[in-house]
Amino acid sequence: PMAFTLPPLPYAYDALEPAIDKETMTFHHDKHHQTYVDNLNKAVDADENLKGKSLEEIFTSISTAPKAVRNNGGGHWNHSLFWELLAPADQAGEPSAELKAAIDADLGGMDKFKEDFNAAGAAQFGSGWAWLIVQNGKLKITSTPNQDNPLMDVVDERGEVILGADVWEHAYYLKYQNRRADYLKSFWTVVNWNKVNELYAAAK
Ligand code: MN3
Repeated sequence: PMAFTLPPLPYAYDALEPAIDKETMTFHHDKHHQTYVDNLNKAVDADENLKGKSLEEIFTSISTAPKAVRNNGGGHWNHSLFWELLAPADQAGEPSAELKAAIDADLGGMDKFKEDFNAAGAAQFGSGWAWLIVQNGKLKITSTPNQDNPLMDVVDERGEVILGADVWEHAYYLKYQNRRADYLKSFWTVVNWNKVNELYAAAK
C-alpha cells in the first residue's frame, strides 16, 4: 500500500533565519509534520474507502471522513505546501506582473493585501492558517481553523490555494512567543514568490 511520507525541507533548517529560526524549523518539520504523516497513514489504513485516494480527492468530501483524516490529512497537505511557499530571502523572487495586477485589482494593492492577510492570520482564534486563494478567477484572503484548508468541503471559502501562513503557535513560539503579528510581519521576507507565481498561473 502507498503510504504518505514526509517530504524533505527544500532548504537548510537555518535558511530562513532571521525570519524563522533553525530550532523552530527543525521541530516544525521533523516532529510536527512527521506526526501528521504518521497519524494520517494510521487513519487511512483503518479506512477501506480512503485507500489509494489522493488528499485532494479526500478533501472534496472530508465532511464524511473520520476526524483523524481531516486533521492529519490537512496537516500533511498544508505543511508540504508551506515548506515550498517559503524560501531564503535572497531566493524569494517577487510577484509576477500578472499576479501583481490581480492583487491590485482584487485586493487593493500589495500593501493592503499584506495588511489584510496578516489581519486574517492574527484574527484566527487559536490555531489555524491564513490563505490567499483563487476563487472563481479572483484572489481572496481567507483563514481556517486547525488544519482545515480551502480545498475541504467543510470550509466557508473554497478555492485554489496560492499562499498560506501557518499561525499555529508551534510555527513561531520559540522565537516570537505570543507575538504572532511580529512573526507574520517577518513571514513576508521569506515568501517564495516564484512558487506563488507558479500556483497562481496554474489556478487561473
Ligand atoms: Mn504547523
